[in-house]
Amino acid sequence: MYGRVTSALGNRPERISHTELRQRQLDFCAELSTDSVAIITNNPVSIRSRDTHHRHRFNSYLHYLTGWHGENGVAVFHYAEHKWECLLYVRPRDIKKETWTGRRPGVDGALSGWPIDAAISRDCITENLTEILNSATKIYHIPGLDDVVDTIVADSGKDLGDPRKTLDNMRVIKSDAEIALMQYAADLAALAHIEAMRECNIGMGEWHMQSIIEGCFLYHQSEWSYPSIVGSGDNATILHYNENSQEMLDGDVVLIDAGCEIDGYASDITRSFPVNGKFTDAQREIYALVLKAQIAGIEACQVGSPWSSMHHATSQVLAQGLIDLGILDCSLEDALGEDYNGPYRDFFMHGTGHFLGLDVHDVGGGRQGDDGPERILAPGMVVTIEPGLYFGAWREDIEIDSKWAGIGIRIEDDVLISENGPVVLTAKCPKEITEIEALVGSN
Ligand SMILES: [Mn+2]
Repeated sequence: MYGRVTSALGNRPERISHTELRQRQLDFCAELSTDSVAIITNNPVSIRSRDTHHRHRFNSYLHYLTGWHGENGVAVFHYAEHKWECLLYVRPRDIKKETWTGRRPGVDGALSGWPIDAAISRDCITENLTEILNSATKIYHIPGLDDVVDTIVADSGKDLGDPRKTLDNMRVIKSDAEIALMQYAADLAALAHIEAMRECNIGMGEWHMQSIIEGCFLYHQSEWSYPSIVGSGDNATILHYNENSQEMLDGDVVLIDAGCEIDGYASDITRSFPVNGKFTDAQREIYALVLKAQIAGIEACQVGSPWSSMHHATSQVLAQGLIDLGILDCSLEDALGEDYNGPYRDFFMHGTGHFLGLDVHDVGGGRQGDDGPERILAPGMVVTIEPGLYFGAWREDIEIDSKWAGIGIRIEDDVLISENGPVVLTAKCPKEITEIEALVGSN
């Protein structure tokens, strides 16, 4: 069914090696004083209905440092006998429970299968971790994920620190192995979008597009990295629409924002295309403008440029275009407004992009810390560039010519910052008007 995608994909890259994970542990611990302890907990399991749970997704920090991908693991870094040690608390083996809920590596399996120095049963965590914390002066911990660990840390009465300050700066720069995984995730999502475009026809449901794309992810042992957005017609103008429950009509543009995950690393792609395979003149004008802005945003992804340069580049193109189309009647300066918050924001109300990595909206942000200096683009960073224009017919706060009403267009690619200029990881997914019109409904 997805044979065309499989043959275009090539070999799936290996998971991050134990050698690389060990180096991350060393780099992280090098930033800690030896009288401190760092604790990295897992994400909690959340209830979907009564005794049924949402599929668990590991905590990205825990996975980044240990490669752990099951439930319940807690990593602890402490300095003992002249070196840093990585302990992992895991659920012990239990044949009766495993019969119901699945195999567990257990203490021995964790120690042999993951790059850690010791594994301890989670049943002993209160007693064992309390003793480790007794000899520390400072504890680095992210609260709110694991009630048991939060209590142990609070009871210790020690000074607290946030391990994310160090880890986020590490995670912002991707290694070659991480980039290989992200390239594969980008390829898979790009090919899945192409399949949806090929199958698209008037009268199909938004959910059909979703099922083609997510089916393609699952078929290739991947899964969505965020809930897929498939919005046709006016739904395309709602940024986080994901009901995906409307039939797609002749004359609609459908906006699909969907990406997948490989060993935890995300891709994130948006494409917007006409359901009937041919843009109307008004849709084409808006599409061409968003595409021009997106290409300007990608060009701004240069080593040494400040974070805001990408948003400034897309904003300038969009604001000028809105003036040229007669949607805004003012100077470019007035359209952009102070701090890029002018009237063009009525139609482009979100940011130009975000970091991408183990989290789809990855850590690091545009600033270093909450109020630190603006981040400067550096080789190995991966960002999304995703300008859009939205003219919701349902919006009472804007006045526009009826020919624009109901058009929502966003184009999003994943871009690696490199010394040789921007590398578009999602380049396999077409975005030129002629390519898209040729592809839609071609199956
Ligand atoms: Mn995005």
